Amino acid sequence: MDRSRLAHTQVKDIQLLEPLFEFSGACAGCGETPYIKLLTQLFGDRLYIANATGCSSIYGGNLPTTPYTVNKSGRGPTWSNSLFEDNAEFGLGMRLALNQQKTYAEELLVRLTPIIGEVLVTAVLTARQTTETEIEAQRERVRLVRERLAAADLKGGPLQNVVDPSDVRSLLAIADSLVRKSVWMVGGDGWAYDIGFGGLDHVLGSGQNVKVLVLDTETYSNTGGQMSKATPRGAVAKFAAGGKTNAKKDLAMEAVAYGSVYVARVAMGGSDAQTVKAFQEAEAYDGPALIIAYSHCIAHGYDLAYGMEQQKNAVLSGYWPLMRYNPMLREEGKNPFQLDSRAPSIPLKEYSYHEARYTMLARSHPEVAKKLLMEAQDDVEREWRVYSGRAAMAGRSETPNIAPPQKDEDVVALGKSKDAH
Ligand SMILES: Cc1ncc(C[n+]2csc(CCOP(=O)(O)OP(=O)(O)O)c2C)c(N)n1
Ligand code: SF4
Repeated sequence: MDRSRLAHTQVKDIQLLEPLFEFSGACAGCGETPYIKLLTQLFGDRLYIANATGCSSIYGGNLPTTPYTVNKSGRGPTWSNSLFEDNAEFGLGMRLALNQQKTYAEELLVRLTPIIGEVLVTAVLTARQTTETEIEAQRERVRLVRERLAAADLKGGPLQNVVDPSDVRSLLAIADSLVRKSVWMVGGDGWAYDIGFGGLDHVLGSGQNVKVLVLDTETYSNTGGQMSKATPRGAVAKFAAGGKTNAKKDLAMEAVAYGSVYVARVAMGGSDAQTVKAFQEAEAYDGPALIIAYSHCIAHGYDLAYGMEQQKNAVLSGYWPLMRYNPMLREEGKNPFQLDSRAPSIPLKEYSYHEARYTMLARSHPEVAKKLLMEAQDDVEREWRVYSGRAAMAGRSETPNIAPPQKDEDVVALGKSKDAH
């Protein structure tokens, strides 16, 4: 199926996009893998993944086998695993290296105009690469560039002494960097909320075009389910045998605080359409983006055949509000904070008490479980008030009503008055 003929925003069309992730060794019904499969369907062989150690790196790189595969052109996602404590930095390195390669390829392209031809050089340098069709057109241009470079006779004729043969070799090696790439840092909550958080925060603050996918299972799943800062209040986990006594950290709102980071909370079982929208918007945003994806896991203690149903309950109870924060909307004068789910319509208990991580406490310490459940219900309501308040703000009301300086002299005068103090 020709990728450029499918609507990449429509869930039904996306089903027809070839996944480049298959036959992983994850637990049956794992809630993480559908997001990775989607990532490969949407961004295909343009995808670069920096994978933090965790379940996703183990089922993603069970070497010498790998569930990542190639398309009919023989190309697949670029994948590498890094440490738990530096994966965001590792992914940022991938981005910076790609940027550098692209800049160098553009330089070479210009130098090799006598071979490639001015029209093609200009077309490559000015190509828009936002849609699949545009990206396909750029691939075709790069293919032509390669063809012309490979066919050039540098040993005699008019090109001798005009171009440097080493430039030709270099451009042949890195020409692919002229096609837009999508760099994603992927990992669990243990990585993103806890151990790799410093690095994650650093890359979110970097302004670079990097994407982060947090597969939030709410525990360190790969090592047997230890508590992380993503573990919810009242859930039993290792190191929280009596139920976690404080609330889950709101990583989304921490990132929203930057104002310049695209942020989304998604749950595929709550809304597949919202999940797809968030992935597409995050990728299209020319800056850092963070997607926090609710991922059910065997550590939650129930039959994962009901995983998507539980995701839906998480959204209906307000435990997992679906939101998107798109800084691009602010530029249009609109409120960047969008709430994609409705006000809680079922009590938290109707969601959480389907899972053994909560019910085991209710059986062993009913009084403690009751208290934690009440507090957790309170957390949900408090969070809903914050989110719905943000979503209800008028676009411009985010901007303080202060007139900007009118003239250059005003700015100079302000500078002077500051110096005087
Ligand atoms: C610094 C460090 N500490 C501990 C480990 C052992 N370890 C490997 S995977 C893992 C759990 C990862 O949890 P999370 O990031 O939540 O990902 P998940 O497995 O849930 O997908 C741990 C603790 C490690 N690799 N590095
Ligand atoms: S432990 Fe959880 S996150 Fe890891 S593979 Fe199994 S279901 Fe998926």
